Amino acid sequence: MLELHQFRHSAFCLKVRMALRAKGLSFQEVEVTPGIGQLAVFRLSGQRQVPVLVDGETVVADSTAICRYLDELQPEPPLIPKDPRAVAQIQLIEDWADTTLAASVRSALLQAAVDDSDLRSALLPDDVPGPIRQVMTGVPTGWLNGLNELFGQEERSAMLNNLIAMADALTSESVLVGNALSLADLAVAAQISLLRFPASSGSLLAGRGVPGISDHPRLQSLFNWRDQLDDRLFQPDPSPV
Ligand SMILES: N[C@@H](CCC(=O)N[C@@H](CS)C(=O)NCC(=O)O)C(=O)O
Repeated sequence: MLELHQFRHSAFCLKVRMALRAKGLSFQEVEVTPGIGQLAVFRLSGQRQVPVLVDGETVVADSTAICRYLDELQPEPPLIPKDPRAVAQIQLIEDWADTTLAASVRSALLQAAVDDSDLRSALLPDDVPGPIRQVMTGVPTGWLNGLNELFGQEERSAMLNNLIAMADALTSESVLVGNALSLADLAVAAQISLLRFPASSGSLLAGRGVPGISDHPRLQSLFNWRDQLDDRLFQPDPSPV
């Protein structure tokens, strides 16, 4: 059985869960406790970040490397097709989603969590003991605001501009590149899941997110597209993609 070592609410881990589901592979989720649990991740993989996939003797770290590994393990349906133009487009979009978009999404979510103690509490792992949860979610907003301008105007408008372009493209198309689901779709859908959490994030988080972005009128087609993908992949018996 494949094992996925993960933080449940990490976008990179969601990207890999989506890839596993798209391919119909069964897997076991191993939840890593931030900090202390990463020692075991380091012993396992030689680095401390999640996701890490374990397939018997084979250990693969990094969401991109894992998705490529899965494409070889189970070629159908392919996440990266053979056509070189599609490959170039997919690689560029995936790289942008994993770097620039991921950094902006993280700042946006952190800023939203600073402003909203309910969101902070929903994001903490389920096994965080009650008293610690209370301390972390009770931190006065003013104190955290020392870090102000986490998510600056320029970064926000660059991200919005790119996401609106994708939203517009996805009103008439169901995928970002070519005519089948690819790694580009999974990488983007996973990152925007931190801007508005999908149903698969659980009832505490589903539908919540970053005010001003999760409810932005020009982005609704993008979140609807992501919701359809999330339903298709994570409903108990997903239909073939
Ligand atoms: N490039 C990596 C990024 C993975 C990553 O940033 N993982 C974060 C969770 S979202 C992590 O493990 N952070 C803990 C740390 O850096 O100590 C990938 O695509 O998998």
